[in-house]
Amino acid sequence: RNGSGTDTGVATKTKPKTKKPALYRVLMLNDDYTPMEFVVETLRRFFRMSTEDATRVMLQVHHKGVGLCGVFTYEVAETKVNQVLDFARQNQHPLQCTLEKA
Ligand code: TYC
Repeated sequence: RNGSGTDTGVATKTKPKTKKPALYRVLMLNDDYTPMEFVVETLRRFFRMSTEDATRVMLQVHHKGVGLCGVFTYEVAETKVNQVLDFARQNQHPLQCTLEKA
């Protein structure tokens, strides 16, 4: 490889780069104070849900404690969580949202 027969290089393989990115679930958590309509608005705004889907997810969270907002790559999931937390803080609601590996 270097033209003088002294190659001590480590062989490297180039494997076809078809690896899919790791995916993360964004979860909405229940609390006793955030108004239902604020949760619906949050799901509509940051997860592009219809009012019908947002209401279904909100009620699932309200009754079971947690609900799925969507599944995204890490960077997108982290951005969504931060958008939700900022929006909740701006409106003085304790709404919490988190991510977990899918
Ligand atoms: N439990 C809240 C209430 O009774 C409603 C609520 C739903 C809050 C979903 C958070 O993620 C949540 N006002």
